[in-house]
Parts: sequence; C-alpha cells; structure tokens
Amino acid sequence: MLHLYKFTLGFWVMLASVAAQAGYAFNFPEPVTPIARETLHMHNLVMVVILIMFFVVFGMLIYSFRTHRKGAGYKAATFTGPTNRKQWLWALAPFALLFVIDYGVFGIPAFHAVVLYEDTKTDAELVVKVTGSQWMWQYEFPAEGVSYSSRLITPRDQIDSGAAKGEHYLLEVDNPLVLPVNKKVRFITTSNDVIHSWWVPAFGVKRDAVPGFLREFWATVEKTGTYRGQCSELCGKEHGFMPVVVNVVSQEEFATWLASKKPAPAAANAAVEAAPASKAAVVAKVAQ
Ligand SMILES: [Cu+2]
Repeated sequence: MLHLYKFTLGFWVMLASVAAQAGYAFNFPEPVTPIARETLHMHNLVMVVILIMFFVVFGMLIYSFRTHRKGAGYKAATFTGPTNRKQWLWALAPFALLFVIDYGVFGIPAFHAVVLYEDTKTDAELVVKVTGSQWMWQYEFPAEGVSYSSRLITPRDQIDSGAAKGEHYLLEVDNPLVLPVNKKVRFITTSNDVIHSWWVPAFGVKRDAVPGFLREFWATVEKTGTYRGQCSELCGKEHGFMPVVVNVVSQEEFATWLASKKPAPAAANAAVEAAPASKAAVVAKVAQ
C-alpha cells in the first residue's frame, strides 16, 4: 500500500513540475483571433459544466453504493416495469437536463463560434491562397501578384542523428506567411496533390486543403507576432515536415514586405511562366 502512495505522490509531483515548466503546453495557446477566443471560451465552459456533472453524478453513485448496500442491512426494492411514476421522472429528468445543456448552454455559443469561421458579413481586406503540396506550403496574394513557397529549414542532422534540437524544431520555415494585424483575411485553401490541412492553433483555424477544390475561411489576427502550426492531415512520408509559420506585422511593415516580394516589371512575365500554378496572376496581368 505504501508503494502505491509513493507512486501516486511521485506521479503528481512529476505532473505538477512538468505543467509549471511547460506553461501553455497543457492548455490552448493564447488566442489571437475572435474565433480562437470563442473556441477557448467554449472549451472552458464545457469543461466546467462537465466537471460539475461528473461530481454530482459520482457523488450520487457513491452515496447510493454506501447507504443502500446489503452489508448495511438495506433491503432491495422489488418493483418491476413502468408502474412507478418516479421511474418516469428518473428517465425524463436527465433527458430534459441534457437537452437544455446541449442546446442552450453549449449549442448556441458553439454555433456562434462556427459562424465566425464563415463570417462574410463584411468583405475581406486581403485574400491569401494557401496551396498544400508534398511537402511544403505555397502562399499567394492573387490581387498583388505575389506567390512563393514555404519550406522547412530544420537541419537534417537534428532530425536524423539526434543533434541538439533547436528552439523551433520542425516548426521553422524559410519564407513564412506574412499578414497584417487587425485586417480581415480571406483564406482560400487547395492542394496540388493529396489532402493537406492548414492549421495554426493560436488562430483557432484549421482547414483541409483538398485537390480540385477551393475551400475558404475568414480570420482577423488581433496581435502581432510569430505563430506556428502544422499540416494536420496525414499526407505522406514528410507530413511532419511541412510546418506553417505566420508572421503577423503592422500594416506599414506588411506593405513594405509585400512591395519587396512583388516581381520587378521586367521579370514579371518570366515569373508568371515559371509558375503556371498562379493563374490568378496571369489573369490579373492580362486584365491590366
Ligand atoms: Cu500535408
């Protein structure tokens, strides 16, 4: 018995110290979009309600086991069938309670959070096309004619030979996606080969990138910073090596960055021909 106590104590001490060191690791990352904030709020709400239900139900169970046990001299009831009105109460009360909690307490806020994902009430101020391919992401700003790829830069020896792992092991890329802060962005996702999924936990968004389909969502990032995510749809042997990195910067910094990414006028034709995927850029050029 003593061993069990020691083990349990050790386990909790270990868990507490890990939790203290890891900070947010056991919780959601700090939310930076309205969607992420509502998702976290939903999570906390559901957690609290479920914990209350857990303790009430288990409290009643343990109480019943203790007071109604044979060893304490309790005599079992002998009724059968739905003749007892109280049985109807016991059957219908949990049903009504779950109905109210599921639809009222959980359903309405959850619905609101999902609708935020598809919030088209006002136009997007920026459109970003995200194309997944084995195994990297391509980002395109169709209106601005800017397009580039974003690949993992974690050195191979960190992955293969156990060299000391860097701070952002497997979560670092050569060309991150750059977005302006506080702008409503429409993301369009698609894929060149198999299904990928673009996911940034701090944004609270995750959207499958499906070949042959354009899928979309809307998000407004409210805080500058570097945010990291991953492909979250198993897409082949290097699925774990196509991270997402987003730099959210001020409007001025974004304008400067975008200008530096635009191809020079003379090189524009060659760039468009070299990247047949960016049809929107071709269309934009023809329209000029
Ligand atoms: Cu992928």
